[in-house]
Amino acid sequence: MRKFLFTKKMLSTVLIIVFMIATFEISLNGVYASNAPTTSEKQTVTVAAGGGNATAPWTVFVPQEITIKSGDTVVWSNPTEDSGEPHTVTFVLDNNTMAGVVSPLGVSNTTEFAANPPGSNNEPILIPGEDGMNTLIAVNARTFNPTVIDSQGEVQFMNPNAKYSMTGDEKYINSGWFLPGGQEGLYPGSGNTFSVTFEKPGTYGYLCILHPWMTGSVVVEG
Ligand SMILES: [Cu+2]
Repeated sequence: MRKFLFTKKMLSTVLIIVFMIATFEISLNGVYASNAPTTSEKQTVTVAAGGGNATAPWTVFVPQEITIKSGDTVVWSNPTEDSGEPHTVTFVLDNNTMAGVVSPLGVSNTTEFAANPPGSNNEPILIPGEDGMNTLIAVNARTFNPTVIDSQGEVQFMNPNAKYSMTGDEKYINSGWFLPGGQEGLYPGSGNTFSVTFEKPGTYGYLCILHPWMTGSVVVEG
């Protein structure tokens, strides 16, 4: 009888110890979980291209410089109020790819240009040249449309509101013209945003090709 009571007491003691160990482990796990290094989740950072309003539109990027980690994404949008002031985000990674909004293009001097619609008040600027060629001054699609020139010099056009993943080896990356939401119809094929995911650490300067004093940079840490 006495032996049985002892065993019962022992059993309850053992149960209490087991319970205490289990509780301790659970709380320990909680501590470890809260202190565990968080897996590096990719961030998305927004930058304003321009701002202000129709009376005083801004020609700045806000913030002008940002620091992110490789794999993070930057989304530019144009928050200008009541104004259709367009901007671009243009990375000229190879100086030879600097581009103008209006550019000279060679065209055969037998080419005739007709106003469209007929009778409307427009006409191209044509500069007479030699060897059967004239020079036409035209809007440059590589500044107007979202465009990438890769490391091999291949030109690729993207859709408006492009989302691009940048390896860092490109020669040129351009958002195309983008406008405040609802105003993209001012120009055919223009958009509202531009998004770049930066894969490679480095410092990437960019400018607005329409307002070349409007510059910014993205610092990508490893
Ligand atoms: Cu601009």
